[in-house]
Amino acid sequence: MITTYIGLGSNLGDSKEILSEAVAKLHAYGDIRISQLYSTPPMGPQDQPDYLNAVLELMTDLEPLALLDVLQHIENESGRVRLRRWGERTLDLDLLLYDDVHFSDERLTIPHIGLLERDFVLIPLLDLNESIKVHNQRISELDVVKNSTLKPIAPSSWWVK
Ligand code: A4P
Ligand code: MG
Repeated sequence: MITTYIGLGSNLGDSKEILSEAVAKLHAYGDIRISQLYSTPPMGPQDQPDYLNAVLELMTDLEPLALLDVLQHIENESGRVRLRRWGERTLDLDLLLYDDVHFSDERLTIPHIGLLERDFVLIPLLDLNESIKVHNQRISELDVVKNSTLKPIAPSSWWVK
């Protein structure tokens, strides 16, 4: 069984409902744990709504590209709308980490390329695994984490309804 981490984001439509449905679908592929829920200011164009962000841990046997297929299928099923680069979207599912695998081809790069710069991914990841390392670096020691002001808007238990 492989430990994988998936970033969830939404800032269009009924984001809480969209994220909850995505979590339920991912649960079909293995055991899950979910971070707290965060409301985060947008990275990229500023004339877009705040995002809801969370990170999900999935224990799975799926190969990396098969897992990416699953994520993209769930994005499409949510009626995914994506208007511009770094712009508003109904659902974004990013494969952040796949065990300690490093991999890159035209469809998939793991660890996810923006991971170390984005507090809206790193802070929820720490909820799930305080000692996690990426590129041999403890993420709890990164400046972007130490300087982050992100606060959760709902506890992990919010997901269990
Ligand atoms: N791809 C390569 N590696 C991966 C991976 N590890 N996981 C490829 C998922 N996909 C991966 O993805 C474009 C392509 O990346 C896919 O076809 C896949 O094969 P996409 O989801 O269509 O577009 P994108 O990369 O998400 O678009 P973009 O515009 O680069 O957005 P980002 O980098 O994902 O950022 N602000 C806040 N506060 N919170 C957010 O969640 N998200 C974004 C989107 C912008 N600002 C944000 C947030
Ligand atoms: Mg994406």
